[in-house]
Amino acid sequence: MVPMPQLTAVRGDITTQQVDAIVNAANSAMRGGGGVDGAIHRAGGPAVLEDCIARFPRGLATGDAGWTTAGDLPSRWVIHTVGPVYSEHSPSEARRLLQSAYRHSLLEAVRHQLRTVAFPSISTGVYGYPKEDATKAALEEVTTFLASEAGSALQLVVFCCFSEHDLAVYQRTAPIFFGAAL
Ligand code: AR6
Repeated sequence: MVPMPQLTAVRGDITTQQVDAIVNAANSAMRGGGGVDGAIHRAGGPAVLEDCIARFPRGLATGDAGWTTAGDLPSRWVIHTVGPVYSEHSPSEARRLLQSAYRHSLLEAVRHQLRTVAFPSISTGVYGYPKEDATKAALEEVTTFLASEAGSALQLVVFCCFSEHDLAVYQRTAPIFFGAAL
């Protein structure tokens, strides 16, 4: 029998997660930035940027994903994806692009036979996506993927929340997976 992949939400810094790949909420230029992108490049060291330049000479489209080395990070890979800038799209288009970013990240993981992946809350920082809506869209996409044939190759998907508040949003949105928020 194929084991069901697990879904969990934790509060933490994604750069310390011990998983096969951490996902980076990058921008289309793929040359680093602030927020979680800056933290990943700082912790991973120059090898991450060198690989971004070599592998993504033209950057990466919104909603797409691709991998680089993780350099000095504890994970083996970084999967970079680009979420939508919320104000640049209609709500339905922003949701489509956000779900595309999650789906393409998971497809990259499966393509490289990775088993464990951690996500930050893509687009909910500088890109301004409302947290509750982004959490619902992320959960819908990830659970659909995990229930599919491709998703059964994964063992664990971690939603790595940077604040207590973000974790509480995940817990409230899906108490069935993450337990109720206190
Ligand atoms: N670990 C986990 N989550 C984090 C960390 C961390 N170390 N640091 C921040 N977050 P943001 P975006 C959370 O702004 O909205 C960058 O400059 C943060 O609290 O990093 O997709 C890129 O280069 C928030 O919940 O990403 C792009 O230009 C979430 O990560 C742009 O920002 C995403 O916030 C992308 O904007």
